[in-house]
Amino acid sequence: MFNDKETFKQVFREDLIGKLGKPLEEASNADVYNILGNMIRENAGRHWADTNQKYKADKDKQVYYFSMEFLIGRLLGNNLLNMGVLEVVREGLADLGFSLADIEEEEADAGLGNGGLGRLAACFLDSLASLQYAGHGCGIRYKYGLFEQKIVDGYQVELPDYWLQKDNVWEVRREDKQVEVRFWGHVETRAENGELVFEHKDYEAVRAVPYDIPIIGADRRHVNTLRNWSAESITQSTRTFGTFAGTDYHKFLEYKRSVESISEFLYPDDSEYEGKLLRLKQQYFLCSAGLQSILRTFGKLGLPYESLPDKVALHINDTHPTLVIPELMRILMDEHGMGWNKAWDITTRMVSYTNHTILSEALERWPLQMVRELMPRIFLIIEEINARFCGELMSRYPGDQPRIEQMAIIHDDQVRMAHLAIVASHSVNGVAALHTEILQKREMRLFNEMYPHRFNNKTNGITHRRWLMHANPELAGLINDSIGTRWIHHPQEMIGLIKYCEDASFQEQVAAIKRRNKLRLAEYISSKHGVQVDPDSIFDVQVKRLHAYKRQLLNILHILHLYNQIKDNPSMDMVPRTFIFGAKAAPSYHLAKRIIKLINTVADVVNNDPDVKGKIRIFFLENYSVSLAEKIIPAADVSEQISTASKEASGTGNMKFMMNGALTLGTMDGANVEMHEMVGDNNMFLFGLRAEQVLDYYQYGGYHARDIYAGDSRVREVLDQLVNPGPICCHSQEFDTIFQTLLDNNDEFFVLKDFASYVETHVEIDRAYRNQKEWLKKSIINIGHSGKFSSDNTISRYASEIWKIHPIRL
Ligand code: B1N
Repeated sequence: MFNDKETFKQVFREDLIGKLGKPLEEASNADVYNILGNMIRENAGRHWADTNQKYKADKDKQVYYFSMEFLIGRLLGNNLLNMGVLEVVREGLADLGFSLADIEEEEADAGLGNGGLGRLAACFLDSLASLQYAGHGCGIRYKYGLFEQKIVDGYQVELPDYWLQKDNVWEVRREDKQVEVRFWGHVETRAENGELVFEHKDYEAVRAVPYDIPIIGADRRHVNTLRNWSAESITQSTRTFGTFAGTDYHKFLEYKRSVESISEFLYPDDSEYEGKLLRLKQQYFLCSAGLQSILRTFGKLGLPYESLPDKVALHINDTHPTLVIPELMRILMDEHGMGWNKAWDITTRMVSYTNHTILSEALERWPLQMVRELMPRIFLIIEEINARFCGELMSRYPGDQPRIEQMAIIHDDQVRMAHLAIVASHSVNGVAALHTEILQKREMRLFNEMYPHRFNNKTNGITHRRWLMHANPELAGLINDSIGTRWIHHPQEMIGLIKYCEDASFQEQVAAIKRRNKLRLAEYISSKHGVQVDPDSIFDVQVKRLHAYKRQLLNILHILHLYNQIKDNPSMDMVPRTFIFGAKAAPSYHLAKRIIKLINTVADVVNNDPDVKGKIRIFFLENYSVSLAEKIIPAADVSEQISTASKEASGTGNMKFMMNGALTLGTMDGANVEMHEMVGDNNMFLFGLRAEQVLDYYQYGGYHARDIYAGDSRVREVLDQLVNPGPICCHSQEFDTIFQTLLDNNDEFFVLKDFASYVETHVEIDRAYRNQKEWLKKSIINIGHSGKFSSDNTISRYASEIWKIHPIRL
């Protein structure tokens, strides 16, 4: 490995000649990216092999994190950082005439996730490796990640994200590790020596081929694996191809297409459930392939299967991979001859489950018929789990039929995946204190009563390596200069920054870094939108998936109100604001898409009105993604975390902004509550209903959106602008649905109810920003407390409290 600049330059030139046959002068940025990426992967390869060797030799317990999404983004910069060669490479490349930042732009984002849930999985992998845990990811290698968003005429247009078009230098295809996954067919049952034997017949076989990505820990030596599965057709096996017998070539092609569709694309739904057969196929494909491969590795240890729970932990990221439960039961019973009770004991000791949402539209309920046809053996096992569980309920709560119906796994001809996950896990956790409390007291109250020790909280976290050290290297440098570098391994020590919160020179440096980050973002925006952005304005940012409960609508309605105020009083005294949005809407989510159009319409009107020039500007940045987030977040002054209280399970963007010194404008929702607990009222801008109030309104009624429309002229004015002819509503009735959602459907997410409080809090922000010393003090206090939200902290807790694994010294 190159540890100094000169060696790096030499190795790099040699590789360029050796692998591409090009001298430096002819190398493009793409060439440089390829050579460099391969260099890093090959270097990591040695440590990867050593790590695996060590795991095998020591037979330590390992955790496998099953997730339908790993939103890892770009890897080059982070891998250089974790390998400890970032600066060497940056300087070496500069000597050779290349900018590392430009080279990083050559990498396609691995957009194999929708939003928070997928990004959390990626942060967890980074922390697992960096803390030297044996913890791996188990996912799907989607050919197309989350769609690429274009804004055309203010509307969202979706383009396929063919991220593999560029070479993926990080993955390694492991044909030798392939397994077979079986769908359809039927089960034959017979008795053998007094035991029931189940045989799956006439199934369709799918070849699952893994692509492994090394996950390089911060000490460079510890390298775990993200194993993503790809679905391929079986061509050799006579068992499957034989049924086509070469005679029916079309049938074969049909089979091939249907098989390959399994890992073709990521479903673009965030916090929403799509009951499509293909999605269920993806889920079983992931669970079956992942488990077979894990058990094969375990088998090589030569240990009895009874010791599985001491060697392997299986974690499921929401209910999407819940089928690991019946699949593990199937393998233990049908392939290893274990009886039900023993298999059940092993399974429940191995599996743990994280719940990420209480939104009812996200709860997975698979039609029984679909499960029965697609996975006949799995169906039988789920039925048996349900029968035994209901039996237990009956003896525990005799005669309490309503309770049994509420808790049953199978109900209304559907499988309730959350119930299956709770019943078969030894741990169920929520992702922030408030969310866990709502789970225990409300959504999952009956389960919590039955299994009080099963429920626990693990507040989400973010990796400070990507979100601070890589995204904001200047701020990281300033932290090093002031409190030393221990925080890098112990991020909670960032709290040491608090003592500088009133230090004028420190404040100035924080301000200067923020300004440079804002200038960089301003340049990016100018290059996209062709207009100047004022770096001295407040950068007020809301970037996240578009969802009614996240209330981008509240934000844009407030901006429209602000615009109206300035129109009425053009000399209104205010600190200039730049409002920045980034959000993808699920392609079938009509309301969300209309809100995007509304934001762009208001932006168009506001940005082109000379009356408000120098006061407000609005930008909707298209195609929000991990790499774009890394540009936006370090430049933000205000972080909009304005979900309807009780709806955002945790949020993780909130933590990223905090770590980069933005001040939060938020509701008491998700992890905002814990941020507030740390920094207090003085250092956060809170507004709106509390979760209890929201939940009480749902339960007891008493909220009438029309009363607010009638009583608040500001609300009336902006809502009327959506539907009455004018600059916002020019010709069509495209915002009628928004109007109706708020008034006719009584504003499910309390946008109007929280409007007044939101407006007031914005005024407060304007006032606060004028006092730069105070603002910077608040900013520094936020940065100092943000170390608590490092995913290192979160992962240590999962490791010790749920998975019972220990760091492994290499
Ligand atoms: O998971 C994040 C949380 O920080 C967010 O608050 C939460 O909304 C998010 C179905 C989901 N919950 N549920 C999903 C994603 C995809 C899908 O198909 C549901 N995402 C969340 C991390 O805990």
